[in-house]
Amino acid sequence: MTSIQAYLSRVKENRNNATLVILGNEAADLDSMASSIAYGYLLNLQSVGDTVLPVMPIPRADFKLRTEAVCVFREAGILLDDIVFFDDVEFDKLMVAGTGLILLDHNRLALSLERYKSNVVGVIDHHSDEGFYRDIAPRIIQLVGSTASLIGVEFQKAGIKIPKQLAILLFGTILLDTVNLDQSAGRVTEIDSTIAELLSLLCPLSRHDFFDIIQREKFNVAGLSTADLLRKDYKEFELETFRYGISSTRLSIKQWEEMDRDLFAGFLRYAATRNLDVLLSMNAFAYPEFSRDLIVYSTTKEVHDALCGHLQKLSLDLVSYDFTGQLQEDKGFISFYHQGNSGVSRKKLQPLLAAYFNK
Ligand SMILES: [Mn+2]
Repeated sequence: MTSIQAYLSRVKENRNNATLVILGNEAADLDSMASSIAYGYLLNLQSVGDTVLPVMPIPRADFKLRTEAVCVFREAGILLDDIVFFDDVEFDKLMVAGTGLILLDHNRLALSLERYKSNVVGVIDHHSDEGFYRDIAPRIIQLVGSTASLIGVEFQKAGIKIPKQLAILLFGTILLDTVNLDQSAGRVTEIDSTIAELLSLLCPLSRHDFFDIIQREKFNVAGLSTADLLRKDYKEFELETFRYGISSTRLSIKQWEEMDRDLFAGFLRYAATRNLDVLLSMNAFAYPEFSRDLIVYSTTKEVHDALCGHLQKLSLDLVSYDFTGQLQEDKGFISFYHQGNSGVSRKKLQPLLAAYFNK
């Protein structure tokens, strides 16, 4: 048994007595999950007497939707049986008992967990600082390409060598998040490159081979329904009387239409189950070259039209998509766009939307 496996299975056994929980963001992307496991391992070495438990913030059954994570976990030899998912642990009981929470890859608790804000004792993240939990330590928020890079830095600071399995996990994550350290993608920073260089020495695959495998899996949407695609990488936001969700999807509108002739119905149903006023899909796809589409759905015409008008004024470079699918305009409103400015990701759009909806 490797030391990573020994660590994970030991904390899994003691999961309902954890003293610290490491939690990634609600989308539970590879960065969130890989960083949680690596940081949990590091903290466990540093804080004797604590049971440091990384919890994946999704049900176990949803892991398989994150095809790129499935692939990187497999390469790293991390067994799913050893990992604790949200439905494997009595999370509410732990929180009520006062277990500390360390947030990775986000710096504000998801809406559904906001009631546990007093449990938050640490943050390590690379999203823009929302200004919460001012008096905690660590509170590390740096706008690098990947939280995984910041975790690499924590190992360095602690003078602890990164075990091979974690190195593979973090390396794959940084490559995914920085588009293989590509300067032109605008994500990579010096910290990402330095840490990636270090990790690459511990990874049996070359950087380019590893990236190609991950990238192929990331865009593998075979067999996924519209609901699966929407929930695969999803974040939700709430204002006083208004809820919106943003799905990050990995296929073009054209490809999606070929898989589902009634996209409108899929959006309507998903928005209804999540009780949303607005549902956006930010579609990113790699072929023939990296491009983006955007889908805007709302339950009311007023909100839909105003939002589309606003989005067109932002630097997204939106061009209406020639859509032929079914529309049932009495039940909701949907628009399809090609997004000419492919540099605007959800991470960049969300603060702009928050400012708009907050007006
Ligand atoms: Mn991230």
